[in-house]
Amino acid sequence: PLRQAWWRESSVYQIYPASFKSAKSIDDGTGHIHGDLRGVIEKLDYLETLGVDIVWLSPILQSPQVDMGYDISDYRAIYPGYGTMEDHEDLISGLHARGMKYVMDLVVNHTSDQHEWFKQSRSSKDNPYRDWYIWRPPRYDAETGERMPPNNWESNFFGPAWTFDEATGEYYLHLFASGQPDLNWDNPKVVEAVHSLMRFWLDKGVDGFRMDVINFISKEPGLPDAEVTRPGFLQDGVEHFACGPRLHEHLHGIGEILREYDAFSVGEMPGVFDTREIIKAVGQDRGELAMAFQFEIVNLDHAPGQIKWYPHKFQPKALKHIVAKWQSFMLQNGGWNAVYLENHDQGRAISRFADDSDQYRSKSAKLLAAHQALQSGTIFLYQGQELAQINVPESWGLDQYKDIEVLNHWKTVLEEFPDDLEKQAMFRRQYRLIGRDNARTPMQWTADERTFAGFLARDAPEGATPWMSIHPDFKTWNAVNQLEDPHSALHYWRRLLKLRKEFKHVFVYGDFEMLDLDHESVIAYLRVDDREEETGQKTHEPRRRPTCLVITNFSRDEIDWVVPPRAVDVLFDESESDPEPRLKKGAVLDEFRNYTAQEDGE
Ligand code: TEU
Repeated sequence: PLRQAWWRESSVYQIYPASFKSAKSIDDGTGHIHGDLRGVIEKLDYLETLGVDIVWLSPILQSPQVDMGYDISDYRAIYPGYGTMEDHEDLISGLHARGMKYVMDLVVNHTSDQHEWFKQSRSSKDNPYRDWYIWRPPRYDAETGERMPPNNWESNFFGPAWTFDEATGEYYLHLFASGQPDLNWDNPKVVEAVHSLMRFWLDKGVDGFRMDVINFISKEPGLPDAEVTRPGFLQDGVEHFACGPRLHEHLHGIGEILREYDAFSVGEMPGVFDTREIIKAVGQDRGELAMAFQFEIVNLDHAPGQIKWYPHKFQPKALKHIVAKWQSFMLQNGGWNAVYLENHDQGRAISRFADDSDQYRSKSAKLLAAHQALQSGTIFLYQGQELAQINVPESWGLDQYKDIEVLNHWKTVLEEFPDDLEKQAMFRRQYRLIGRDNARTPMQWTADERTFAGFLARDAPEGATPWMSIHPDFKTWNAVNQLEDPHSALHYWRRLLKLRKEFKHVFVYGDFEMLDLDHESVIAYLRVDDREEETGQKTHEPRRRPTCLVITNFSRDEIDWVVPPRAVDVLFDESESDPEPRLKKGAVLDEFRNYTAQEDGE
């Protein structure tokens, strides 16, 4: 059986510091202003009201910001654009004073090319840091004699995953931007350095880590060419670095430190869709991580084969099958899910998986919230998700996009398809659907125009603007309005998070059963209290285990779906007829575990 743990019962709120709240009006060097740590501190009461237990901040350490801080140049210093070490300490104590925990982003598959380790490493072949990164001599084309990268891997941000460095005449590996060289985890000194910086922050009161692309840290020896599956030289090498041969040895080393501090952990694990692979990292007896982000759901609207920028229509039924698979597998095998629909790398869920029109937007937000928040696993909520924020407007020009991934991709499109306007339009539609910028517009706190929806400080200099355009819908869609309206997405999230706490044996530890797998648009599942029937009862009838049925209709139409007759008591429904939605007394539903729609003949 699943062991109880505080982190299973917690919900996590992710903050993207650049876009959350500015307090200090710090100029980013281009005359624009981004969020900062003091801004987060100002909003701690808001987070407490929402009812989240853990706050995770995307990277806030020293960085040249090639990839919004996922390129760290000093692991022991706060990026001055976000504040000072003192601000950071105040943030930690502010959270702790409210009974919340603080999770830091640990980005250790790669560093920035501005990190001192890399500067040393690139300086000469016999520098002691040379082997901290992955260097290889060039290959030469047999026919043309042209210098070629050591293998055919493509970077996640397009172009080769290798950059040639004149100083020593070799290439270094970077699975992301050239400013993000991959560390060589086969070097024990690297492992030691990571352990030491983890302890540095844990000793300062950090409660755990979200670990960036942690399943990429062990590469297959020899760094073999990727199988050729598409035209051109560059190929997806993921099979040679996702879950490589020494991954679990390294995760175990990390796990030992985590256990010592009773710290939280969630590993980001792209490129692996097999439950049996992920559970090796998150099984409760493995001593590695607590949970992992898998990518099957957020890839649902990419073309099969997972090529991100080719469209694929989202099907609720496909979502249902994926959820059923991960929920049941992890509960039955002592694993644990990190349940998320949004983060800083994804389009907004309402725009991708539901309907972001005025008519359906609020309903969509609540539909997705109920679907997500009542599952088993630790629930992750991304800033603005609770406000029903949606993707950037159609009117946006490419100059309003800031993200290196989209901008690099667009360059390749213009090179590869200079005259194909249809292809170009298709990719631009995809940017608006799944581009990372969609999640990075500033938080919408108020309807105030001058401070850009309350994102800027009230005393911000005249004419100051946020680093990224704000969504023009902020006059209607903002935290102030949502707090006033009991039917808002925000209050709905509050009720759901509260419900999880009140009935943790149902929603956290309870069994999971997906119903009606064949239905195209209804996703309905049962959560059943995990506790055994009480013994010593005189009656023959077994005590019914408290059960909750979660029904969501992912279509715009009314649907006939017969609710089991014994489901007599409604926790709360979103028909919006109830003037003051609240948890109702005696809310636990009767058991109808064996019910299926078919059995009732309807
Ligand atoms: O993302 C890793 C990742 O695989 C993708 O989600 C990535 O965002 C990209 O879209 C691939 O198509 C993590 C971070 O979350 C991301 O912000 C960083 O850019 C990346 O690692 C590199 O550190």
